Amino acid sequence: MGLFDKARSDTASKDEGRERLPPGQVTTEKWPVLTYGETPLIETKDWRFRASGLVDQEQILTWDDLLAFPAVRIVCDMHCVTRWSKFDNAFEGVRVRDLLASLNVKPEARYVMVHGYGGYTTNVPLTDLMDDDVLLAYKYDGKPLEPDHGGPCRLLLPKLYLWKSAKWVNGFELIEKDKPGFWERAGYHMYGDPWKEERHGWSW
Ligand SMILES: Nc1nc2c(c(=O)[nH]1)N[C@H]1C(S)=C(S)[C@@H](COP(=O)(O)O)O[C@H]1N2
Ligand SMILES: [Mo]
Repeated sequence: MGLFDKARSDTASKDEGRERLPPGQVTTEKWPVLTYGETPLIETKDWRFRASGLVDQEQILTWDDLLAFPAVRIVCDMHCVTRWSKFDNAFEGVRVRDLLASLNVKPEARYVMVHGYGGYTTNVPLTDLMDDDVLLAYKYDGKPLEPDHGGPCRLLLPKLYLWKSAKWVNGFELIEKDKPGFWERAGYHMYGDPWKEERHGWSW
């Protein structure tokens, strides 16, 4: 069974076991654009991804380096903290787990500060980045990901609220202790599980 089928059957079993729509969410057919600030325009020839922090050696990946990893297609639901959810999104990209395996991550690393062009940051536990359906995604519906949605490449971590899926991703900083990224410093939750409505953090 390919990953595509697996994602499908996971979705099907989720339908049987529980509501597919997380609490407090509404479905949308259109795909809204949610960006703080301007959309950066990055050509793939200029794209760089930097792995830093708790890795044996800092590494800079080019677009060709990215495409050298196996391409994976998934179908997932997306949940935004502003209460829209969009079902059945077909993304293609490389598995973050594969990328991490190539980085010689130090054993003390527990969290990743994900960086995006424009200065966006968001914090996620390293273990959650190892899931099957976590991608550095560069295609949507078989076409290159549009700049407004994070093209040429965004993180996709479907099980958490979408603010964790950094658009225009350009780096992973491996760290030992959790610390807040951009929206987390503004009061969003440190983890962001839509099923537990982890919308806001301590300050709320
Ligand atoms: N670099 C960057 N990534 C980002 C954001 C952003 O402002 N900048 N917004 C986040 C938020 S709050 C959401 S809901 C999703 C929206 O993705 P979309 O615009 O493709 O719907 O991107 C997330 N990733
Ligand atoms: Mo969001």
